[in-house]
Amino acid sequence: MRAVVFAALLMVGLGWLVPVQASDPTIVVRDGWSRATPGGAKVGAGYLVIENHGDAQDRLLAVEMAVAGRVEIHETTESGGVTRMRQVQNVPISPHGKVELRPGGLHLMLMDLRNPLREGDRLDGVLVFERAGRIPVQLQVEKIGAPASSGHESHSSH
Ligand SMILES: [Cu+2]
Repeated sequence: MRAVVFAALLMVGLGWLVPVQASDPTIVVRDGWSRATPGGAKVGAGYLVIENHGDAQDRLLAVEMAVAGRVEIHETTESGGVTRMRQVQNVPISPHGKVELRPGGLHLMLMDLRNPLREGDRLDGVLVFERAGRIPVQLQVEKIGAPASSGHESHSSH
């Protein structure tokens, strides 16, 4: 009897340690990557793909990365040969839709980097969704100058 009670208490105790929901199968985050930063740079970028396998729209509201003081979501637009970036407050992902964050488009802006990003690093973070909640993400750091981007160099002057 005592053993049963103990086991029950143990399960309750462990329950507190297990994240309420590690990942929501409705939202799938994949192909996260970043780019190595030159020494001293305080800003990096992040790219990934978000898939919504559900029947309802969801929204990316916020992003947290351990390596960054804060993370903004930016959109790169080009008109008349001029590239600009603006911060967006959230990113809607339509039902059964997909959003790609990539160089020259939507991207994560890793601000106030605690250390330079080195090729081979894996950056841990969390994406916060309106419906799906918190979903872990990992960005694989590629070498400096990895796949072409338009206007990303201007980030260092943010
Ligand atoms: Cu940006």
